[in-house]
Amino acid sequence: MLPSDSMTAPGEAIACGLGSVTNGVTINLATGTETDGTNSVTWDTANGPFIEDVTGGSGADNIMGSTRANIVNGYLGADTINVKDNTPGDIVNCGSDTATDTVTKDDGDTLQGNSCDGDTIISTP
Ligand SMILES: [Ca+2]
Ligand SMILES: [Ca+2]
Ligand SMILES: [Ca+2]
Repeated sequence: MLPSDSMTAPGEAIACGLGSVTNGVTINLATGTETDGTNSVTWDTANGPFIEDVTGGSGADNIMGSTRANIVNGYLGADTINVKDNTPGDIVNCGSDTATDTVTKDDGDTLQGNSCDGDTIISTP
């Protein structure tokens, strides 16, 4: 179960936060799956409510965005974030730590503030 999520009406976007999770978590917003290696959660990505925005835990997370406009925050840890969906408008925050994150994104996606300074950014059209 996602530790802190909130549900809204079908079709609306929701956000979930995993800030209290210390294990690395793998989240795929496109396929609607989340796992910490022990427990898994799946959700319906066809009918919503859609999870667009996610904040990872303090471990090294692997977060894959969807074709929707996502706001992804890796939080602490050396995270791998992929919002390369050939659509601009995603926002990535690499967290306030010095662990090296790897971000794959479209040129039109945005890195929030200077949070991704020193991280590995792979940005393509
Ligand atoms: Ca996206
Ligand atoms: Ca993390
Ligand atoms: Ca994108």
